[in-house]
Amino acid sequence: MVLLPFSARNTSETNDWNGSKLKDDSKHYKLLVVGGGAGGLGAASKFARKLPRGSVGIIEPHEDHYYQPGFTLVGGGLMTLRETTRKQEKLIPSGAKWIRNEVVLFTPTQNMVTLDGGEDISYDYMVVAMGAHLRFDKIKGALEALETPGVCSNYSPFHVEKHYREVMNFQGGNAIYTYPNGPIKCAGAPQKACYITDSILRQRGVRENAHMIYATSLDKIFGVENYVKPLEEVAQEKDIDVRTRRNLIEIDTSKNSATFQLLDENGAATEDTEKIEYSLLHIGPPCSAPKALRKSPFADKTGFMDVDDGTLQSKKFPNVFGVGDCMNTPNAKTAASVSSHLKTLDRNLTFAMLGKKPYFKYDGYASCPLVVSKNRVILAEFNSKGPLETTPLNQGKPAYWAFLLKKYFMPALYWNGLIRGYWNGPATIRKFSRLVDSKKRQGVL
Ligand code: FAD
Ligand code: UQ1
Repeated sequence: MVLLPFSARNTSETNDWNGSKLKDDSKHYKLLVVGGGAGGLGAASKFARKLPRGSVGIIEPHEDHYYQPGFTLVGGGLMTLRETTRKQEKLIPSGAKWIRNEVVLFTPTQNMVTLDGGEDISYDYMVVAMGAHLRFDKIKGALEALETPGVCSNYSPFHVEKHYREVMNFQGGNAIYTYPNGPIKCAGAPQKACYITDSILRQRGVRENAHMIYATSLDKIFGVENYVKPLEEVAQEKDIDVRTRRNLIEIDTSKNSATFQLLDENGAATEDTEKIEYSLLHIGPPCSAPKALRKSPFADKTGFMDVDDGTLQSKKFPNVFGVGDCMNTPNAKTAASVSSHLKTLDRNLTFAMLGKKPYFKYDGYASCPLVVSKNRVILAEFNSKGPLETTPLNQGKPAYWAFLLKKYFMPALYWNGLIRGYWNGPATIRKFSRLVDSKKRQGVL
């Protein structure tokens, strides 16, 4: 389907959304996508195919695009950073325009954004896909500590290879993996790093010199009940000391010391702290909405984009939709969730462009392939109500097939499906596999 332009692109013309007058020198797009990550590229690809050439603009400041789900494997020496990196210019869909800059100000009452440098861009419709920002700065001393021996994080492309080097050079002492008090993308990634490290240290024959600690702000090992027991078993089997209700607040590199604030049963901070000396410290960083979004009229009080958690439409500005980690939807922040966001966006933004009310609802799907060793994965798939698994197999059990999916299939699905706007999540496969399963149980198959 090719959608007709919503308004003429003559910038001196009145924009029909709120009757505001566009500035003569502003550039205008029918659809402006802010962010060229997983969600932004997926959204731009879908609509660049539907709209006339030149109607879609993508604002993205970075030249390199990372396949972030691969960082866990890079930090474990199972993939190279290079394999996770592509040039953004090669990924921008044909027919769309890459605006290599960042948004510093949103003025949705005028359907306008301002770029770093002061240039204004206006739009008829906008998709906000700015992701979540890593906030190492919220942990005292963390930014400096990341530049010192022993401290690293798979979350940052600049410190992920360091993690692997540290693990390969580790001789003994405490190896601590932390999980923050608040939002984080891919909530399973800190413990995945811990499990792969355990495997490597065993292979290197130095595991008995290590005391491995997984220190989490949560009151359990993982937020989704179904996977708690299997993960507790993994941690127990690997002799990992799981410490709950601990929030990393300070790193003192002069003493190789990490300070944790103890949290009470409601997750609130107490006066009590615990200091642990580290030989290796992997930081799971707190994440926030990017600054321009936090201070915009789109944000809720947490700073994330306030959208209807079904339709993904901005609660205040109906010509604006969200996709991905920057939203305040209750799902876990994962690329897998983005696939289902895009399915919803495809329909609802099209409805909006055709003057209809969006009604298609996001199902809350998220997935976290929990890598528990160098060749086993627990393929957690869920929404806020519980598991939402694709296969009829026991996905709570560490499996080699799930590892193969994570290592080989997911990167291909990301590069060729998700960011090109072809992959809408596994809901259809799930329906089919449930049908086959029920027919098998009835003896029909
Ligand atoms: P991103 O892909 O982060 O893209 C956001 C984009 O917005 C960025 O390119 C950024 O430069 C741009 N941007 C930011 N601010 C501005 C601005 N002011 N103006 C313009 N552009 C801006 N997910 C899974 O499904 N499975 C996994 O196994 C998995 N593992 C992970 C492991 C790690 C270590 C990490 C870090 C993430 C992992 N994820 C995983 C999560 C997944 O990578 C994210 O959920 C996904 O990338 C979110 O897509 P997004 O488009 O919302 O954000
Ligand atoms: C997924 O769709 C996705 O995005 C492409 C991921 O990120 C790389 C994932 O890790 C997962 C698990 C999914 C879900 C897909 C299937 C087939 C279960």
